[in-house]
Amino acid sequence: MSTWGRRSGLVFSLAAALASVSIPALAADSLPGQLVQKVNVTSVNRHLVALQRIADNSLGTRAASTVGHAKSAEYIAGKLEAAGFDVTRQEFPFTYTQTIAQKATVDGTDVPVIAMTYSPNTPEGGITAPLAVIPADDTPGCEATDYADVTGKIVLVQRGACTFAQKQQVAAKAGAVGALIYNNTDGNLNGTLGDPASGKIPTGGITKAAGEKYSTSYNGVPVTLDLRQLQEERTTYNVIAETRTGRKDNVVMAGAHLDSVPDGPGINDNGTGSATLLEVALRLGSAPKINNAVRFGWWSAEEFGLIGSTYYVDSLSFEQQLDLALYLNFDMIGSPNAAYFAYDGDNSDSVGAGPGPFGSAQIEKTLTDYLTSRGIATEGTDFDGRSDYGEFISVGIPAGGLYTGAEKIKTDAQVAKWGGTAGVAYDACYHQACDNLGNIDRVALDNNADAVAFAIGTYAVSTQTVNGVTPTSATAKKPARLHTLKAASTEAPAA
Ligand code: DTR
Ligand code: ZN
Ligand code: ZN
Repeated sequence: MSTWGRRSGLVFSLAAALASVSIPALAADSLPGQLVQKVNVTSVNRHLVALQRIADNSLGTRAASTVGHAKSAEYIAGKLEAAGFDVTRQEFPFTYTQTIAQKATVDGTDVPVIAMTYSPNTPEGGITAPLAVIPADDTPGCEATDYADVTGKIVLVQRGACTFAQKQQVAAKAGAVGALIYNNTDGNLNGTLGDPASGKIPTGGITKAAGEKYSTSYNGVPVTLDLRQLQEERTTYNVIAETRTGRKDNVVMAGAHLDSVPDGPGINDNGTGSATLLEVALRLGSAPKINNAVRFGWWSAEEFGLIGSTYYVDSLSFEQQLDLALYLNFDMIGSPNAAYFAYDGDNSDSVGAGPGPFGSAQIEKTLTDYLTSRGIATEGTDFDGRSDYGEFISVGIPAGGLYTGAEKIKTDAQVAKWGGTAGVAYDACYHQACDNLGNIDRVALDNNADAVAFAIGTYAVSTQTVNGVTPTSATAKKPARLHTLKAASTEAPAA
């Protein structure tokens, strides 16, 4: 057979294959379908560029209470106001912290350590004390009996079973003067003690590898721990915007934290969620023909312990909370080594926390069905309390959302599903200065932005599956339909 013959054979088989390929698409005449079409990653990326420039002009950060946060908030509020949204700035107090020093040596060797947020300070230059290795039982360092002879010592405790705050509190009561908590999974341990009052002794996080190494034969060796943070009472604000149309007693709420950590510009965490919600709001418009009002929240001080979203939920009366049909959360949706996680509303993974309030399982299904229809497999992520849905579910509001991963390591099986690099964190720049415009998977961001648009559009039409509320006939809109077209979609196929 000639070369030409082989080539034309290949062309023919490709054409035949293409003709039979089915690409799922959304009914273009539905509100969710229209919103998905209108939200594109180029516009989302433009907002990310804006947030990067704001950080660059603001000492490299957009942390709560800094000028970088205020400029970010005004960028978002200004665009929403110009589009006719009702915009509220909700101010609240919080304790700002920023790391000044984080250094540990064990038996003279430097060990990378991350000061836990709200850890008490050591004196300048640190404290030196013998290491006390605490047994890694089922509840490592959670109970007083775990700490036999720790007076004046720095304890080495495994992560898990109880909070970091509890471990260092029980250790402090037993007489320990410092705590090193080591991870129980790969990746850095960047934790928080929750609030300033909980911090009892200087506490830092180290890796699993380091912790396991020093748990072996290092009991009693000298440890120097230098952990210092600035702590200051400050104020910051949430930005809330709502459509002028749609019923106000069955509101669809979607939120993203806008603040970054002090150490970086936070373009993936959480420029991605913030920029996506802004673009969805602008494309939806302030007065769309919808059944349920849509309210957007850009939270501040998430990085200091979910403070803005908690303040917001707690500022609502019981009746005002009842007016919220559901809450959608988007925190890190364009990680550079992305996974496709949806919050495990039905607890089908049976890990960690239980299911969310009724309706959370249905929200998970809406998001995962959409991504599946685009050929993208998803996994669950536990409602472990690490993002702004926390206070919503704790008062009974059904919630869901998407997440592409932070410091944990991508597995071989996940690479087989989604591509990327096994053995590397989903976001190797998590909470660092390198979380910049180079730290984004724009295909993942594009796919997730469409899923966000789809979910918001779907629930603006009807929340019936979540809470039984049906559209009134006067305002009834076509529900979303996922159907299959022959290779004619304008949507990019899944990566
Ligand atoms: N709260 C995020 C990181 C994070 C960790 N686990 C999850 C799960 C779901 C959403 C977000 C996260 C941060 O802002 O650091
Ligand atoms: Zn973060
Ligand atoms: Zn975040």
